[in-house]
Amino acid sequence: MLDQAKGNSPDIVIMDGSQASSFLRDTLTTGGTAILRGETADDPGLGFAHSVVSGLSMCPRRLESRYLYDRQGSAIFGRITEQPEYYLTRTEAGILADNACRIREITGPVTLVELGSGYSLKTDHLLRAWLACAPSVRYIPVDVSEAALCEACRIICNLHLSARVIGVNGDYREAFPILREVSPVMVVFLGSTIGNFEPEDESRFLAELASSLSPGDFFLLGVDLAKEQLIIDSAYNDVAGVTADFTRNLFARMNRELGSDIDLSAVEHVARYNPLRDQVDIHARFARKQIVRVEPLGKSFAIAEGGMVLTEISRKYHLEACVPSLEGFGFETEAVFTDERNWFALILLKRTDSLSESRERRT
Ligand code: SAH
Ligand code: AVI
Repeated sequence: MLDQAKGNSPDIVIMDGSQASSFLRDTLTTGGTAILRGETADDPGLGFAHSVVSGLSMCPRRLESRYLYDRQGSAIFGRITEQPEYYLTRTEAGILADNACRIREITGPVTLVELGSGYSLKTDHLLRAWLACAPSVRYIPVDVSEAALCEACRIICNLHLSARVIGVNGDYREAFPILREVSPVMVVFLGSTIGNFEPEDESRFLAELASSLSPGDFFLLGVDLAKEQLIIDSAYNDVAGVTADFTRNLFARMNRELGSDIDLSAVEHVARYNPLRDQVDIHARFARKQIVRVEPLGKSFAIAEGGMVLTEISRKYHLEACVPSLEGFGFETEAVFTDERNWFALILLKRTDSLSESRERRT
């Protein structure tokens, strides 16, 4: 069904995945803006409920980080990026501002598909570089957060009248089948969001992405580089407490959508960088005993005082290891852009002609 996106530009329609393919083709040739609702777009209900039941049944307990991003979570993440301690966004934006034109020179006039695009703020550097070279740009942002995606599409359409924008509201992988249809393409994955994957999920993601791209397509990846512990610990423990609100919002969302009845004043944010694993572990610690309900599935979980629930990991990278590892999935490195402190890197990769050789190198 087509709905007008509530409160957004009347040009934006929301549609089910079944209508996506033909609309995509039409829109890419005639222009227009749409949000395609993928199968895993969040329905206020069972996907989240099953994920919470599965995660709270694990030992140690953990929750899937994609559920941090409902309307409120996306807005809180936006505030995190403005905190003085959270250097990632500012640093990556600077690298993009300095190098977007060079990136466009290397890739040529490819379609831009952005995974985990959020409010697409940094992407504007790329859109401007593309529009400086051609009258139009095709941009396909992909995000689970419908609120952030709609806001991004609305802003981009108002700012760049000639841009053809199709938002995909769902999991990253739902966009993979589209990639062949829109090749030549550059997949953009910013913010070091790849660091939120467990290593085995990252490997699966990279292998699926490489095999969904056509030879000669590009992949632009932002990674946060390993650095002094104090700098990273501060970024995930900002003085204003915004990151703590972000963690707490996951439990507030459970209260809103799953009737969990959690006392939010008992939820403490605990984030610590482990330099041996190059990883920040973010937990919620329960200061008091809680019974957590998941009403749609009729389940409850007792969490003792001091009980910990892992809500997110954020891995940090070393370029010397990261670049060869990416190449092992079937990419060749076109360029690596960093800031003057070497805190963050943007890696521009190209899909190689054949995947079999890289598969052999990886095993
Ligand atoms: N790229 C932006 C936003 C990063 S925050 C930046 O660099 O600032 C991570 C984004 O990924 C959020 O907008 C979140 O909604 C989205 N996201 C998280 N898990 C996702 C998933 N499995 N599929 C699609 N989007 C996801
Ligand atoms: C989206 N992602 C890369 C952020 C990060 O830095 O790992 C999420 C975040 N969590 C707490 N602060 C920021």
